[in-house]
Amino acid sequence: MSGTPETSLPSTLHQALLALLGPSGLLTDTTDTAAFCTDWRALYHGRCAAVLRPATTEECAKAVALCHAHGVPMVPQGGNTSMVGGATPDDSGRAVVISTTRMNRVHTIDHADLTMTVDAGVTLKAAQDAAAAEGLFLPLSISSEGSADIGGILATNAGGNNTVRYGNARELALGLEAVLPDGNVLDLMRRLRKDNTGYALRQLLIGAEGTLGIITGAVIQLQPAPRARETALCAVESAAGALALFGAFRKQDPAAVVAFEFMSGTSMGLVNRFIDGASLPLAEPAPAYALVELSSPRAGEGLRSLMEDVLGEALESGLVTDAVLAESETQRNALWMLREEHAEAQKRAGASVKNDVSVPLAAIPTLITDATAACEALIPGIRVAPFGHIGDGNIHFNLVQPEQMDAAAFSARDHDIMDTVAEIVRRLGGSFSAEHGVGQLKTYMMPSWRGGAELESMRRIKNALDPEGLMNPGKIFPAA
Ligand code: FAD
Ligand code: 2HG
Ligand code: ZN
Repeated sequence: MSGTPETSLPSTLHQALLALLGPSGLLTDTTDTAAFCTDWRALYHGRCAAVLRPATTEECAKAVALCHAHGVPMVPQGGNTSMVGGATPDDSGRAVVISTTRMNRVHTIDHADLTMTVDAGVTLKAAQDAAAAEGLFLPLSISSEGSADIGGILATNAGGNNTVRYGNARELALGLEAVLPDGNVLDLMRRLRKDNTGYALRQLLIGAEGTLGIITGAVIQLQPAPRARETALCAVESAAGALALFGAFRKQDPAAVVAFEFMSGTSMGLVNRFIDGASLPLAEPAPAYALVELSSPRAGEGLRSLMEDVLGEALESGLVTDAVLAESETQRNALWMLREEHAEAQKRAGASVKNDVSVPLAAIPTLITDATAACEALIPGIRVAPFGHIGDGNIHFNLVQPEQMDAAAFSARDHDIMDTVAEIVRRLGGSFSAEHGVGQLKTYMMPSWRGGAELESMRRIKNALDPEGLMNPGKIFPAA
């Protein structure tokens, strides 16, 4: 990077933004803006005229109004951990990135309502920690939580490891504040569980991937902190085995199951190979694994006996071939590390193609068998490395390049691979994007998956709120 200023902002806009945000709130030098123009996977390399870093909703609203008046496209960005290029600007250099990282205050935690009122730029981890410090629990957990923030989480309707018990981000947001594309502030920060007063506008903004406005604050529902927890890693023969084990736990006590994750042997092998400190605490590697966590807000709930009873039966019947129970918080963290490092391990293993798909639970074994066969036929030597939130029907059906193949040549086959998997997902009644969103990676799939009245209704909503198409252009909607 040269360090040369690369601003294509009109000078009147530049001056107005500088006066509004100050030098630390307006970045125009490419050495400062570069990190905001590339995604976590380094698949996309955009450019921007500037990065705006408002510290308050008021600053954000004024900055958006100024950009709107000058016809400048805006790309909202939180922790920049999108898996689908959602927060990366295009390469025209015309857009500004609007980063929420300076809007990072936890305002209140309400013990009566069990809610937390936060700015959008509070990271998920900081929000979890603030809740824990008050003896409460924010029940959303994703591996990127140290960087991903509340605005990004809501804009993508993130899922993650606790969805099976507590739902997606959408289910946790009682209130929302957002700056609309023209700079108007939409104040929906009500913390009411019952409020049937017309359209639930907050739900429109949630999952809109920054195409309808910038989320600036939220009221998030909390839970009492768990006082008992049991975590186990189980070796199973297949996804069907993992699913049967999930059914066995659910039958005993559905409310106790807070996470139920699946990992293929191939994917776990990559974690053991590429992640320092990773080690499988079982006698030998297995074809597949399930990570189960039970929890309760009551101590002495009998969770250990529930875990032991279900696993005992499963070991006896051969459903589970080996298992380890965490005996301490350190061991629990070590088990979770084996799951949470899958994305990082696959990144280090070379080029990969991701399919964040969901199907009805009963269809998961067929998805894995059929998609494995189809991908292996498409590219011999391809490494099929699925894992994910099997309790939600959400599998990350990821494919890693063959050991000896050129990374660029493999990446050039991304649509072939995604289409091959998607065809099977469609046949099984699933979705091509379960929790990561559409971003720019999957816009091309929208017409064939969400075409007709569904996509047209989305376009009309977009046009009503953003007639100039300035808010996060190129995302969700395929080019006209
Ligand atoms: P960004 O990446 O900055 O933005 C994501 C999208 O939201 C973009 O379209 C952006 O324009 C928009 N946006 C961001 N902030 C705002 C705002 N304030 N207002 C309006 N729009 C906004 N996702 C899951 O669902 N489950 C997982 O388990 C999971 N695990 C992950 C693990 C790793 C290692 C990584 C790298 C990613 C993972 N993700 C997961 C994907 C990603 O972390 C989530 O999509 C997360 O919600 C994005 O948050 P962010 O703050 O980084 O948003
Ligand atoms: C996870 O569940 C994330 O770990 C990342 O959603 C998935 O790397 C992926 O494809
Ligand atoms: Zn996931």
